[in-house]
Amino acid sequence: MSIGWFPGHMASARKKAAETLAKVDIVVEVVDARLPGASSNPMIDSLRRHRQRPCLKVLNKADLADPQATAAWMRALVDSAAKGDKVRAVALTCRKASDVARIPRLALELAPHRDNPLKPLRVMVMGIPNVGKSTLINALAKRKVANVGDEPAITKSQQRIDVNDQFVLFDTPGLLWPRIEHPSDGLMLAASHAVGVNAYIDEEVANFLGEALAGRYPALLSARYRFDPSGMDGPDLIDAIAKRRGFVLKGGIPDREKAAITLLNDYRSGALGRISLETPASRAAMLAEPATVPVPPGDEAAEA
Ligand SMILES: Nc1nc2c(ncn2[C@@H]2O[C@H](COP(=O)(O)OP(=O)(O)OP(=O)(O)O)[C@@H](O)[C@H]2O)c(=O)[nH]1
Ligand SMILES: [Mg+2]
Repeated sequence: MSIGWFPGHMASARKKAAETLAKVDIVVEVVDARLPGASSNPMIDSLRRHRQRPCLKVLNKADLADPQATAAWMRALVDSAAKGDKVRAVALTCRKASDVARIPRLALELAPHRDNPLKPLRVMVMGIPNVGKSTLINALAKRKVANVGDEPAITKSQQRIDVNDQFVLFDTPGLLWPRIEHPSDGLMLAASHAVGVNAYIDEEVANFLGEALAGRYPALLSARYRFDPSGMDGPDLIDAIAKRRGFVLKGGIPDREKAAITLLNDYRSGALGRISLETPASRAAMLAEPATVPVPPGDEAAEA
């Protein structure tokens, strides 16, 4: 199954973002620390490169991610910065004030010419839906200036926030891109609640998630559901959760949908423990395989 979600408000938000980029100094791209590759939007990267804006990549929700995987991602991102790319990275949780307090200094390091009382640092916060952009904006502003919620597309239009004389922020609607080339990216994004619920089927996403977790985090699954998941594929795991939790339909058939939603919610909320869906190594291996949703020649440029 390939998952894509590009509702109308995203097309206009992309246009608006392209205009605003001319007026900002840096982009803070918020990604999900549990899937830093799949949650990095190639469209945002090409928009900001077009304007030659530096980028601070914030691996947010690090409180939910596997610390070892996050450390590996940070090493990989530091290596790519060393190759001259004007991208820096930080892993944090925007629910922690001391983590958020690091951001203004890191942003200023990327735009040192704005360290001037007469010229405020202008930062555009971008990213895919539901990664915590508005939560970060509120934490930086130290007041509630933006709505937040655990659903994609809470923010539907761009907003400018003058934090003080030296710091201006732009909150933007979450952006996906029109064609997600690798089906596993779409599935990771849906599992992590970055995609509208009408664009996927819970059971299919949970089958993918279950198989990934049975392979990488069997101990977390057995601690939560009290059975041994070794050797199970996704559908087996969903059946086992249904059985264990007593989710049955008429005729004794396992209620797979209810079990699927349980698994998705337990992953999303962190109830299963700290989990990362990809590492730099798993991403490199995935990218080495041909995409199964081919991009027609010339289309990439048209979308940039
Ligand atoms: N565990 C955890 N949850 C977070 C963190 N940051 C944000 N959240 C939660 O993630 C959800 C989405 O937050 P928002 O700030 O609305 O996300 P957004 O990127 O602005 O989303 P859109 O406007 O829909 O694109 C909310 O339920 C937040 O409470 C974090 O660091 N850790
Ligand atoms: Mg928002």
